[in-house]
Amino acid sequence: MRLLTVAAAQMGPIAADEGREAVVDRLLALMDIASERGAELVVYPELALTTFFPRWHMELSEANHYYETEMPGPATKVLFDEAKRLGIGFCLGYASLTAEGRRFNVYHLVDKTGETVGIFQKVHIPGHDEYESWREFQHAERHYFEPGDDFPVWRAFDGIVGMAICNDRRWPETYRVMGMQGAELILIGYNTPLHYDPDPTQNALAGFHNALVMQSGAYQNGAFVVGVAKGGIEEGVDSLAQSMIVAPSGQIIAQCITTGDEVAVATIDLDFTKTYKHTLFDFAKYRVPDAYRRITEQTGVELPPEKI
Ligand code: ING
Repeated sequence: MRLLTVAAAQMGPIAADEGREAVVDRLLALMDIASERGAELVVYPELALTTFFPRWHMELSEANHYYETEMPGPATKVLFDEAKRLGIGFCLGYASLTAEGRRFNVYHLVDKTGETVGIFQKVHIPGHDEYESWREFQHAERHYFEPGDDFPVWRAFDGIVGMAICNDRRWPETYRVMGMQGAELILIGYNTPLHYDPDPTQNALAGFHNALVMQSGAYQNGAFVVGVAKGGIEEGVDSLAQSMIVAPSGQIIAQCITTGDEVAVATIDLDFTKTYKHTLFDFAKYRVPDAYRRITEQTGVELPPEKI
């Protein structure tokens, strides 16, 4: 058995004028609750340090204060220090502005020793680039972020861990590319408005689609999935909460029940992933060899099951 206690650290709204220090205090409070409940890994939402600023369209120069130019930075060092003191790993979503001036929506994984395991750059950047007047509110992520181009996995927390951000979770490739690399635990943060201007008929299905994609992704790749929201009514926009921890069976084993700051915890056995990876979803045995070989050539990762 490879037991790991994971916490989904859901956040409620972050106001546009809420300072980093105030937000980090909330992250610390969630980490302390998670720690008291035995958590070894705390998963925060997408863009967990600021309001979801792509709901407005502004000049990039006016948006710079929403980005982090270093991590940890002056306001977040205390979070890294507390995590290290507690011996807890965490995954933090934020907007990154690199020294070269490139802008990414990232997920930053830190292990129990306080070392950075990896930084994932959101691949599927939804919404639009230019201001679109017909919308009730903007979703201008394509104005603010460049796309990443890979779904890497890392050996961490005694397993194989991958990350994805928000819209990524809706696309089957996200889970499959990580699944082909043996991912056993996939961490996902999201900010999902409950109103979708391009097709409002989807509004009533927001919770269903959220669960559908993460339960399917988990089951079809024999992996645990942790999906963590920043929910509630943030600057007038109501966003989906319902953070959850999903088993490789597709079953939801923990879920948040409010739309605010809330911790949901589960102790998972990473060996349980083999129950699906080595039976029903034994890629090497059941997939058409040529297709399987082509995909492993594409990902460059050969995966006979015994290697997982
Ligand atoms: N948000 C949304 C998401 O994929 C969206 C975009 C909103 C899609 C509403 C569909 C409906 O969950 C982000 N940040 O990707």
